[in-house]
Amino acid sequence: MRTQVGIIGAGPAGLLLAHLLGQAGIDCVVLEARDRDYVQGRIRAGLLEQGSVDTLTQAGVAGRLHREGLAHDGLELRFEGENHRIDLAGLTGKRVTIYGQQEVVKDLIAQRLADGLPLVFEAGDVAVHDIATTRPAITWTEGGVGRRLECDIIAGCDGFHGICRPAIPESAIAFFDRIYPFAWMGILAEAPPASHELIYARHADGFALATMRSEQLSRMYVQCTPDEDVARWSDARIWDALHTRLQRHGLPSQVHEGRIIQKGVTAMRSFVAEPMRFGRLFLAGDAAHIVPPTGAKGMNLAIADVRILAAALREFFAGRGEALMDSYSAICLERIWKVQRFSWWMTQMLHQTAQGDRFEHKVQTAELRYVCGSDAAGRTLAENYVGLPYAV
Ligand code: RFL
Ligand code: PHB
Repeated sequence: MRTQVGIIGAGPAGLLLAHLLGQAGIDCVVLEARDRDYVQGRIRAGLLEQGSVDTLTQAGVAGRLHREGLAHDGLELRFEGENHRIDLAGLTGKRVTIYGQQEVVKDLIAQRLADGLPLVFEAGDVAVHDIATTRPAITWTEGGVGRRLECDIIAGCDGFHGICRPAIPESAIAFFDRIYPFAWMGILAEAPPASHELIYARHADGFALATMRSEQLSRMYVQCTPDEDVARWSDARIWDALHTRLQRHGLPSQVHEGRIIQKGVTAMRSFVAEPMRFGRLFLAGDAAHIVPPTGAKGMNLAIADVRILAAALREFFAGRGEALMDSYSAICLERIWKVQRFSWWMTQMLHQTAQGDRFEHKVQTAELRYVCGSDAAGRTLAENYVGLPYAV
């Protein structure tokens, strides 16, 4: 088989890239290791920057997003029993939208299949070959049968644990990372959200976040240890932690309990691979970088990478040269490091790193008070949270 772009991974990055290339008349094949149900059922991110919503809208795949997504004009910061609202819309003129990542993925898969374009699920033993040449190839197995796809370009959109990044020679790539001494225990519960906006809480017991998927479905997180055993967190213990950490002085808890339908632990790390290209292999999304979820940036960054990669490949296949392909990595990394900084900053401002570190607690409180009390500091948080402007 031959194609112009072989795309590995059917997460938000791979699927959106395939759609944007398809619209430009560029042939591509998407290869995904898992089955369709697994990919569509994976519960992850939920918050879209305004630019991500605009990108999906311009791409013509946001019909359901506009019907079902929840637009938010602000967020709440809670600490020392106080509540402060950051007026995102007032400070930036932009808003964010709650719409589950798996819904974005469902919409993109449905579109690709409706367009009758190639998307292979359950591709086994995926491997890339000859990436330093102008004729790279991908091999995989399908129902036990070996396949080979000759490409002009390979897009590695296979997430943090994929095979594309490790295929780049060690001497040609550098890694930067930070692993945090905590994690998030996340739940999905059949209960109305605690508030109509997101609540980020810093508490002596640890961080908590109350977010949502709909008016009836809450998504909530509590800080836990990285090696946490989910079995040690009974439903009662989770509700207890949420009531305590989201408590406001003298007010009843706003947390509504309900049946917990999903529970899981998410490790937290910051990671960047540079450059995001080797020869004809381009990395996009989590394959190239990871952010801790405190800034809600992972999926948004994947979308931002893909916008640039799609533009670069459109130029290349239209015969307008490789200039944008050559600057792909540098353009992406400019945004990525700003987003890394923001995600790291939100994380260190809101989590407990050591039990009983009284100095850190005081500094965090001062920082939160500054963010909530200063127009300039509040706007700095807001303009990063709603999403920095795109370079291209
Ligand atoms: P994905 O989604 O991991 O997709 C990669 C795909 O590649 C497949 N794959 C392979 N396919 C073929 N061959 C192989 N060898 C393969 N190896 C892997 C995988 O099965 C998968 O389908 O990466 P992508 O597309 O780059 O998208 C990135 C996002 O998924 C990620 O950044 C976000 O989920 C991060 N994130 C958040 N991002 C936000 O923008 N806003 C949020 O509110 C937000 N909250 C979160 C998050 C991530 C979380 N977890 C679980 C890590 C909250 C959590 C709890
Ligand atoms: C989510 O809705 O899952 C979510 C929202 C904001 C975050 C992280 C996760 O910072």
